[in-house]
Amino acid sequence: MQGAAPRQRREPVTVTVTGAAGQIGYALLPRIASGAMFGPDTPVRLQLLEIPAAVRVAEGVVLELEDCAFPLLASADVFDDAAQAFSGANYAILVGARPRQAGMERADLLAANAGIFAPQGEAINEHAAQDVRVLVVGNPANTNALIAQAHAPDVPERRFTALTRLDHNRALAQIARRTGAGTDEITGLTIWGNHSSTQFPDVSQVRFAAGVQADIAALQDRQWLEDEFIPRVAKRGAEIIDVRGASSAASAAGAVVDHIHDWALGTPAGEWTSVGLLSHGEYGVPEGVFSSFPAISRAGDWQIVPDLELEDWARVRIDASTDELVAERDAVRALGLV
Ligand code: NAX
Repeated sequence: MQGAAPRQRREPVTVTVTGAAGQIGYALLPRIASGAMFGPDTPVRLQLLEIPAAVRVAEGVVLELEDCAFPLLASADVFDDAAQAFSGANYAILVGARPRQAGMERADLLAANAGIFAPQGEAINEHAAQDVRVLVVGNPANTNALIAQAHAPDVPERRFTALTRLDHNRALAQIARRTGAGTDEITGLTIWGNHSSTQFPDVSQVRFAAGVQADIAALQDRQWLEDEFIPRVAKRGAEIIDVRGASSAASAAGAVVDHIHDWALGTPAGEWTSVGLLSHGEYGVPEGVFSSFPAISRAGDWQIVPDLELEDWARVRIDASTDELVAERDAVRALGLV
């Protein structure tokens, strides 16, 4: 008996994921392997990095991936060595990080994470593919991205990004709830600043698809914006922990898929998204910090959307968040890490 003709497939993409045994890893890896990230014609090779104590758990996840029988999963291997894990990586998704523990000062947290992200930046510099693109998820994501990027001098700096797409998606969902529009009918949203409670979700440029029945005026309601929308989005991570008893994982994995999907395949025409990128002073954000900006992706490169107007109260909020990023940068600088 003859089956269907085999599909024409592209060359496999090599994706390195760190922290693969963690809860985001568990939600993320099946989605990458399913084709959600690179589309239905691109096989993936997964290279998973864990600390030695978690290697066996990661191997268990690989057994499950095998049992999903994903046609696009070319291979999945677990490593506890960064040089091997990043070897030939086209995409590096840095999820594994050191969580804040009781009694830990901010400087201790930054130093502990520098001990992870500095050597991983070096390993990416030495061993990844020429076209490597890096997404930092592990917190503090923006400053961890800065540390990794500072240790990878041969990789173009715009190939390093920090995840603020989860904040973007959270804001999109809240706008949809409030206005009655679908999340795919809303454009022009921006998250500015740090992936922290100081971030500024900005609705001033939001547009709705033509003909949509939506309560557009709701977005002019400053009281709702300041008292409900902004705190809800900025503190959503804490709300999830409170209700679920664990931090965001499925939604974080969804945001990682969206971020890399748009980076690899381009943002839709006329739309932008939110990405943590190294600042060169755009929109008055101090140079040398990874801030969230409005960005479009074309041919695999992120570009910051220029010339958006900022209202005065938005400026104040963006400055507050980028001040926090500068303080984080100065703290890692004082430790000699960037
Ligand atoms: P888990 O604690 O479940 O998993 C983390 C995994 O990383 C563990 O398996 C651990 O063994 C591994 N790991 C630690 N050090 C490592 C190293 N040097 N190399 C490789 N692996 C290492 O955390 P999870 O819930 O998966 O969250 C991971 C990170 O994402 C955390 O830092 C978390 O704060 C951060 N988040 C960032 C978000 C963002 O939007 N930027 C949102 C979700 C999430 O909170």
